[in-house]
Amino acid sequence: MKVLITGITGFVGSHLAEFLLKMGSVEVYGIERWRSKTENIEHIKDKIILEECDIRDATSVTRTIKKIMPDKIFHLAAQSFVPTSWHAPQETLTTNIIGELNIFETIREMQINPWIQIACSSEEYGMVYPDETPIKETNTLRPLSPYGVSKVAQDMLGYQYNQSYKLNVVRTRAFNHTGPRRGDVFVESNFAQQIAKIEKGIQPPVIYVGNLEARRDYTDVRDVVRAYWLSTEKCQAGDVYNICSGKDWAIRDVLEILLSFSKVKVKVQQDPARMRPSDVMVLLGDNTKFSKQTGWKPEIPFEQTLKDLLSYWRERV
Ligand code: A2R
Repeated sequence: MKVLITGITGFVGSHLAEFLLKMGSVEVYGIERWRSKTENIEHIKDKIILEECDIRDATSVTRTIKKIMPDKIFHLAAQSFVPTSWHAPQETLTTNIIGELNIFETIREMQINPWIQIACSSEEYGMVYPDETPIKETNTLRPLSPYGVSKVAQDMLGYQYNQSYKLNVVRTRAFNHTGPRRGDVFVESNFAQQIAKIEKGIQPPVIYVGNLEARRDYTDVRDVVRAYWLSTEKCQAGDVYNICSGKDWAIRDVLEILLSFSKVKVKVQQDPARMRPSDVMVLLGDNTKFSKQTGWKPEIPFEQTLKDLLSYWRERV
């Protein structure tokens, strides 16, 4: 089986590639751009096949898919960072929406029908009222960032291309996920990196934080990529599924758990630059639909995930 991962150089893509390689029966293809940083996949580069492709360029996408002829596509490539979507909304919408459109149009015109998993997001739910949690797939979508809007559009395009052209699209809405290789712009990874720096004496013993009261539903990235695979094996084409643990943590808890793994004494200081213009206070998901359909359950405890994340940063700083 030939599997194409867009976004293979990224955080989730690199873990998915590892997962597929362990399965053994899959040829793993990925795309990279001429300036892509490939450090996340350096350890598996001789086991995967990389093609140069920018998803914003329709010619590039068509050429790549025609060359590979994949049986499954995991579409993870995106401008994935919410704060950047305020600074570069146009880039975010173009990459995320037009990029996906280019893939769908290629598949439609070629009249092939690979399974396509699209990485939608809990950020689509955006403004969630307290009586709406845990959030089901049927919740109203009220995105609070250009990123959230781009993911709603990706999600709806997936629905529409399934309805209109019978493309085998599975829409997954992942809630927060983390683990080794998470970019340091994400809060839990940033905390872990700061702790590792303080331990090595590179940073004074002050941790800079944003909103510690926000609550997020975290799943280990290794559980998430297993869920993505299962979504293409067991889910209904056209349908949408939450991928989440069903347990929420305040960002303050995340910081405290990470600090409990370290001997350093730190001062916690708020940094206004780390506050978002409009923040989602609680994102707690309901994974019943996906669990019933696939039998999936998260297996890695959150404390273990954070321990592995801190070890990752200790090795790197
Ligand atoms: O920046 P690159 O060249 O290393 O590749 C990134 C890729 N990407 C693109 N690939 C082709 N053409 C583009 N125009 C383009 N723009 C971005 O997307 C990288 O491989 C990937 C993003 O990786 P991360 O930022 O680490 O995202 P993460 O956390 O792995 O998220 C995966 C998916 C995304 O759709 C998120 O929006 C969703 O899960 O939550």
